Amino acid sequence: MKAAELIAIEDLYGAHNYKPLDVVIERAKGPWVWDVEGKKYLDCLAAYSAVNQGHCHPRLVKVMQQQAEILTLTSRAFRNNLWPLFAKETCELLGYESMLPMNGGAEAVETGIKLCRRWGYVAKGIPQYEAEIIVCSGNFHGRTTTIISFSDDPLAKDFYGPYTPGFITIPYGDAEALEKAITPRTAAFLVEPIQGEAGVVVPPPGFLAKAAEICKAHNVLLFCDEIQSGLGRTGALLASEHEKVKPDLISIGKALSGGMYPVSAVLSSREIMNVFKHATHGSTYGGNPMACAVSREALRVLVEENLAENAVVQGAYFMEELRKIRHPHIDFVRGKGLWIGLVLKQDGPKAMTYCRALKEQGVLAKDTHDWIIRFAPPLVITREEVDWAMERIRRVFA
Ligand code: IF1
Repeated sequence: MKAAELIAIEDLYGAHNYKPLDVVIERAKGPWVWDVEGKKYLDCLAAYSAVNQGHCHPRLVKVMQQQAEILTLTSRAFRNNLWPLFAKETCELLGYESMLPMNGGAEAVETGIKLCRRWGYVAKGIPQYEAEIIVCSGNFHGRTTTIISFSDDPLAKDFYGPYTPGFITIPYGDAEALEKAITPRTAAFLVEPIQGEAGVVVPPPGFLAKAAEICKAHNVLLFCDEIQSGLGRTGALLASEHEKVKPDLISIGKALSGGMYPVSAVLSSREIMNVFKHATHGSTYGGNPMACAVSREALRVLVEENLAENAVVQGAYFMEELRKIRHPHIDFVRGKGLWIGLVLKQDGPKAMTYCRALKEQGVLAKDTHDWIIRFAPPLVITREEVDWAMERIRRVFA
């Protein structure tokens, strides 16, 4: 079927909660995707960092196919042979003692929130139900009713109340404000080490380290949402590593399965995680053998193909080349690793206009907040492929 026909069907039968670029993708390989008309594009979004390992990585395809024929789902009412190994390997790789598996990212954040609150009551002794969690302005942690309760994006939040109470917002990157916001009822500080949806916002250097210090001093859990920033994107397995911070708990997702399958998790110390007792939390698909098999391989690919290291090298090159472009509508370029935001001045066309033009040239990028174009290709991208993208990006800004 032709693109126009498929778009018309989607518009008729699909809910209109998205307004995607009009490119209908049919197949993909590594950083490349092809539309239904056979046109090739370089994917500079990587499904919001879920395909860090590249599209249809052969090792992941193989494991997925093999596991599908052996065992896919047992539920946690019974044990399976892969969850123990997935838990052990992931904990060892990321430096944690205990892991709780879920599916989508928002579910992992919800799990983390429940863990923090429960820890607040059971371990810290906060009076029931007065626990507070401090969050940041501009946050994006998912779309459940509780998570959007502390969003400040009207598009994500409006018309979904009544909202879940118990969240206090401070400005992102402001350690002083964090310290001021802490009360005896504070259970945790939830933060993205680098904010994604806000437009690849890198906080001032030292912020996360300072926040960790403050949390420790006040017996407040530091909860880093590494769903987008983690697993190689910023040039480290976890973005918190850049500041030598070890959060009390982290949420991971997206690239945990390399784009094959929704898999997410919360990792923490055994002591904290142990506030969950049997039957107090769970999920039908969480920890299923299919997810475990695919994710174990996805993590091995990240490590064995040195994808975090490649993010450092190609990210620095990509950013350097972007910064060379002289154009009246470009304000500045920011980012970390292969997570780059090109910030436009607000007196020219909006980012979406540029994303459409880039698409015509064969580069798929996604705007955020009207004035920011984000570039976040799969971490398997080579220097030649960055050059390929840059040639077209330069053309659009010529
Ligand atoms: C959409 C953004 C990216 C996330 C962090 C949790 C989740 C996300 C830090 C929830 C999800 C997504 C979801 C997607 C758009 C997207 C996004 F622009 F909205 F912010 F990636 F940049 N924590 N991010 O970034 O994970 O439940 O979706 O698996 O349209 O909602 P999920």
